[in-house]
Amino acid sequence: MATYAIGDIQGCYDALRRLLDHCAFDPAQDRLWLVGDLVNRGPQSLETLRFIRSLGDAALTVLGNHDLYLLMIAENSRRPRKEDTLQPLLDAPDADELINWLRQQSLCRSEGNYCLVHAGLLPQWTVTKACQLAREVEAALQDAHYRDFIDNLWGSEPAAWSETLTGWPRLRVIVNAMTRMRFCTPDGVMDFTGKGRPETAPPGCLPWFALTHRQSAEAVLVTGHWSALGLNITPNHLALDSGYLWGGQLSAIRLEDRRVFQIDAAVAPK
Ligand SMILES: [Mn+2]
Repeated sequence: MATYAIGDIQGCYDALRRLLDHCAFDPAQDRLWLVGDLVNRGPQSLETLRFIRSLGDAALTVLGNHDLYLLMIAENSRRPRKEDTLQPLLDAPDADELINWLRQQSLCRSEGNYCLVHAGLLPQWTVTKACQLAREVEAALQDAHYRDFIDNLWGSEPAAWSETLTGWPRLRVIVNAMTRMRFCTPDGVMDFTGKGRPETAPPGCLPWFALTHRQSAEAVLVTGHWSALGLNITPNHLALDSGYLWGGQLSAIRLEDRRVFQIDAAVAPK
């Protein structure tokens, strides 16, 4: 049995299947850890969701910003943008089932010394704390009034965590840290203006994972979301978005021995 953590798929279904063949993934024995952003921008979001859902317990996924965006579009809470590729999924006969399945997924999961989250964790959060906060968001996603949550999800404020936050602002900070953050100040004030390499950090900011005092530093965080960072493997952080969508690679890492498997977009472009 092996566990393969895989970077942002973003609807690149054919690449995912080639990568799983390359790994010799066996759904009867092995498990997938998916860092989220399963959908959008790539050509086959529908096929990707159907396949991952069909894997049942063999696949564990956490939600990324594009996955939450799909929920907003499906609820008509946001208007699609021209670069979105979600329409075939929305038009599919099983769209409701797939979207309901997506709503049941986690925002942050931990197992052993590993923690799976799409973007990152704020410096004040231990992994245990982050998982508790993620459960608050998951409860809102699965609530009968979930449309209210979806309608209040958009926006980058407040930019920092406080224990005193309540209601939608509290949930928005949790979602933004876990699904959108790249840079923040040493105090954990998030800045969403930068998407580039770590050395292009906005003034006063660092990559969230570079804060050596962060409370989650003892765990191994498994993340995606940052294609400009690329595959970045360190003892306590496995960053797996290597930008297949932008001509890079789709990457997997086998957690047991840290062997990396990659599919190159340039070899077989979709
Ligand atoms: Mn993302």
